[in-house]
Amino acid sequence: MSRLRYLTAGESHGPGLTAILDGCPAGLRVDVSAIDAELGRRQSGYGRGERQSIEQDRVRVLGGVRHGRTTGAPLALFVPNRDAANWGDVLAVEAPSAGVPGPERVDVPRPGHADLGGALLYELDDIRDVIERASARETAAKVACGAVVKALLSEIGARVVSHVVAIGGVEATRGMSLDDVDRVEASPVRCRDQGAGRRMIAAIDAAAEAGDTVGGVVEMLVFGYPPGVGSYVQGDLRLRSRLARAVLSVPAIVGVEFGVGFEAAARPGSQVHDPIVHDADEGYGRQSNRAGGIEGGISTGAPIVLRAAMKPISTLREPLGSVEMGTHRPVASRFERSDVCAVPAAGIVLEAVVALELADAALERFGGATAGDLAAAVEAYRRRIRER
Ligand code: EPS
Repeated sequence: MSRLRYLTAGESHGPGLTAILDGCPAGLRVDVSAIDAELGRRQSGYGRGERQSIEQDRVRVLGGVRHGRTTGAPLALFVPNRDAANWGDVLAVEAPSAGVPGPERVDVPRPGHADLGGALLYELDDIRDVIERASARETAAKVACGAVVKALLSEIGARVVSHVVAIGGVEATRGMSLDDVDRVEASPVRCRDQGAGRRMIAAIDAAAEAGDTVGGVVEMLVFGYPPGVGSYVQGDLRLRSRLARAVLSVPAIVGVEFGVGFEAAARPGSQVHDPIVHDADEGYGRQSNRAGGIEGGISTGAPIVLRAAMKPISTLREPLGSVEMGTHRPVASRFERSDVCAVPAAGIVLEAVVALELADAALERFGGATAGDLAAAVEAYRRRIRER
């Protein structure tokens, strides 16, 4: 049973994005500037579009926090859209008055976007409704929730980090430690390897020049996550199935792999599995971490390692073919202001959804009305298995 859950609402060019984060234990420190810092990280990265120069995302906490601590009540978080001021009545809640023409309708769906599927599903005459909610702008709300639970994970000694390991076919070395975090954050493409980072930037420039877009791969690592979370007894309790679902909930993510990942399919078992060892002080461990910190659906205590593949942004300056809805006339797709590459930003969103899923799984496993309860239960379990 899920304990921690969140919902978001809001449109890309409406007044703002709202998130409700329910099930957060009481007594957790909430630092508004830390949430804003995460929102700022999401806005950055080489290859982003003009929208990011309009926004300067800041959260308003509208509920669930008092004097810097969660109260146990649902948190209500609001991230205003500064750009809303430039959109006039396009997103108005009220219908236009009789005789007043409404905003221009969007009737050409962009390939790869939710445009066509959404217009057909919801029987819409104007694709604008789809564009507004399917926009990756929504991920700001996810990041705000993720920032709150990152503090909860820190109470149990866990930290989620990420870096970019591929953009537009340029690959960088996988794997990072906490010592690499500053180097990753200093890179415009969030790449640990400076040479590969420069080639990634060149790939983004070339795509921009050609009116095209590029995707890539983000690697996430979770250090210090407690062992014993998740289970093999039902498929939906497996920690990998939970994380895969969370990762694939991020727009444009088309694949996920754990540990050695897809390479495991080609290797013999002896080069995939991790030998078990025992240390008098530390208890059980593994000699290697090819499994990526999860075996049998249960966290092992080793770093959780997963990668997500992001497809290129669907809006192309040099558009693919489409069809005008209504007339069925073949036309070139529309161009709407967008990013050339959002892989570095996706890393921040992926950190957030992974943090939310892992915090939920830990709460389900260890319980806790307060953050202190949770930390004490995790410590008791760590002690129990060390002594076995
Ligand atoms: C985004 C906001 C959007 C886009 C982009 C990401 O703002 P706007 O539509 O006003 O330019 O820049 O959205 C997409 C790439 C997409 O496919 O929806 C953001 O804040 O992340």
